[in-house]
This record gives sequence, structure tokens and C-alpha cells, in this order.
Amino acid sequence: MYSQGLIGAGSDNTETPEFLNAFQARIDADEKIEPNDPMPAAYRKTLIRQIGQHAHSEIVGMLPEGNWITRAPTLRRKVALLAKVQDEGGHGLYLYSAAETLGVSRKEMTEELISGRAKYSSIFNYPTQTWADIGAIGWLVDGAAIMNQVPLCRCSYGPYARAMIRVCKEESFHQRQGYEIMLTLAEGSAAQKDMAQDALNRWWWPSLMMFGPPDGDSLHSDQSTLWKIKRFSNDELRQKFVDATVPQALRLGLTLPDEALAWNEAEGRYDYGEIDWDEFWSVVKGHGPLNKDRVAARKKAWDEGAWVREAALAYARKRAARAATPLVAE
Ligand code: BYC
Repeated sequence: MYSQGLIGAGSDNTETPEFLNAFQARIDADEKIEPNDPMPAAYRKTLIRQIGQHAHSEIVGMLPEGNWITRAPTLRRKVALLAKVQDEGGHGLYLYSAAETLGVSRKEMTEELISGRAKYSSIFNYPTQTWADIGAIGWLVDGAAIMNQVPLCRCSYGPYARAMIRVCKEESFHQRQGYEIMLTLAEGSAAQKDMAQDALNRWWWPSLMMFGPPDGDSLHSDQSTLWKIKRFSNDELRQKFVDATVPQALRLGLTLPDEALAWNEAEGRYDYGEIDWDEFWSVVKGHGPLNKDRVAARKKAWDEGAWVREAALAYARKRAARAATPLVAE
């Protein structure tokens, strides 16, 4: 199966069974692991991989929505969308900082992203074709993100768990603003309702894919669950999302693009149809509609920002040098 190259701490595992057992005992006791605590190399690598991908997703996630800032239909919508996109940038920064506590630099992570080696969420490789897509993203994509991220607030790694608390509060606002856009369109003219339905049709399945492959095909779930990085499996979170979201779609008077969708009274949940896993893996491997454009946009921003990074470093060096030079009394 396709797996991202890992960066950060080396993969040598010289840890003794006693060390590994003592570490697992801390996890089992629900203790938080902090940056300077001893930890197995594989735990560090797993976190660098996941937090790095998560940070990249937030930053790349600014692109599809940023595409609509200049075309938002009212000043109120424009202000809200600007704030949302800015929040996503902030989330990316907290997450890069959380990953840096594990010994990887932001430069290394960014180089992994722009070289195409690092993953980011599959969802951001789809285009935002109409204004209703902004509603659908807020409602579904942020809704899925919250479902996945609320349990991450209890993740065993302290800096990641703490970053998630603030991120989730902001995502909750994002989800509501998206739903409100959908509600306005769904209660508007026939053309507006059609636009909302079309956006739901296009974003529903990719949103379900955000939770990752089915449990049977998940590479990392077992170990990440043992380490309490993951608290629920991919399929469990996907099911929770479906159960929470279907009634919201019904309230909008919209139809979900899934003929197999049905309430299962015995199980107390919605059954849903087969996800197109070939499409998922194709997008994850770089062949989605916009993978190349997304990476190219990040590379352009990184290249064009080189002079800013150089200037900031030069300024910091100058200040440090000045601080080190004793003042000569007159
Ligand atoms: N897209 O073993 P598995 C947001 C990869 S942004 C691409 O189950 P794991 C927002 C996976 O990385 C939302 N790749 O993995 C921002 C692995 O490949 P590698 C982002 C995916 O890690 C702006 C392989 O498939 N949220 O909220 O146990 C606007 C096997 O998977 C995807 C996060 O990143 C995917 N969808 O579980 C609006 C949350 N799914 O690494 C909203 C944090 C799987 O071996 N991350 N892969 O090469 C997680 O919770 C977990 O990493 C996942 C996957 C549940 C995503």
C-alpha cells in the first residue's frame, strides 16, 4: 500500500522491552506525553506524520475557499469567509508548531509537501465551482473535521491535544456558517436550491472519504489506537458523521446522493452505500482533479516568500548581535 516517507526522528528502535512497557503504562494511565519526555521513536514518527499532514491540510484547505473571497455575494459573507480562511491558516501554524516540538522543522515539513511526498487531506483536491460549494465545505468538510478532531483533544501527545481544543472551537463556528449558507440557498429561489443540491451531490462522497480507508485497510489505526493518538476508528467516525449529518440534510430539504441510504432501526444508525475507494486512493496518490494545482500553489507561495524568511532571519541576527554588544558609557 502507498505510504508517505517519514521525516524527523530515525527509525532505529533500540528501546528495551522495559522502556516500551513503561511508556505504554503511562499511556494506559491516560498521562499526557510532553515534548521532553522519553518516547519510542515510532510514536514520535507517527505523530510527526499525522500532525504534519494535518497542518498541510489546513494550509492547502485555504485554497479552495480562498478562491471565493473576491466573489462572496455580500459584504457579510465576505467578512465571514475571510475570517474562516484566516482561521485555517492559524490552525496550520499551531499544528506546525506542535510538530516542531517533536524535532522536525517547518522547513522540512514544507519541503515534503511541495515535493509531493507529504500527504494532505484528499478533500482539498476537488474544485469549488459555485458559491454553494462554500456552504457545502463549511457544513460537510468542517463538520467531518470536527467529528475527527474532537477525539484528538484527548490525544496522548500534550501539544497536539491542546492545539485541537482551540481548533475545534473555531471549526464549530465554521460548520455553522457553512450550514447557514446552505439554509439560505435551500430556502431561496429554485435556482439557488438547485445550486445547493448540486454542491451537496459533489461534496458528500469526498467528505465521507476524509475519515480515511475502511478499518480493514487502515495501516496505522491499530498502533495509533494503542497509543491513544486515535480514540475511534475511521469507520466509527464516518458512521457518527453520517448519523449527525443526514438529519441536517433533511432539514434543508435536500437529498443525499446515495440510494442505499436508509435508517437502520435495529442498529440505531443510518446504513449507507459503498464508497468509491478507487477514487479515494487515486486522489491520495496525487491523481485527483486538482492535486497538481494545489501543490504548485504552495510551491509558488514558498518560493515567493523566500525573501521574507531571509529578511526575518537577518533582522533577528542583527538584534541578537546588538543585544550581545555592551553599551559603551560616554
Ligand atoms: N486524505 O492508516 P490510515 C480540516 C492516508 S483539514 C489523504 O487510516 P491514519 C479543514 C494516511 O495518511 C482535515 N490521505 O491513516 C481545513 C495513510 O498514509 P501514510 C485534516 C489519507 O493516519 C480547512 C494511509 O492513507 N484532518 O479540518 O491512521 C478547511 C492509510 O490510512 C486520508 C486531519 O488531518 C485522507 N482523507 O488515519 C476545512 C486529522 N485518509 O501516512 C477543514 C488528523 C487516510 O501512511 N489525522 N490517508 O502515507 C487523522 O485523524 C488521521 O491521520 C486520518 C487517517 C484519520 C486522516
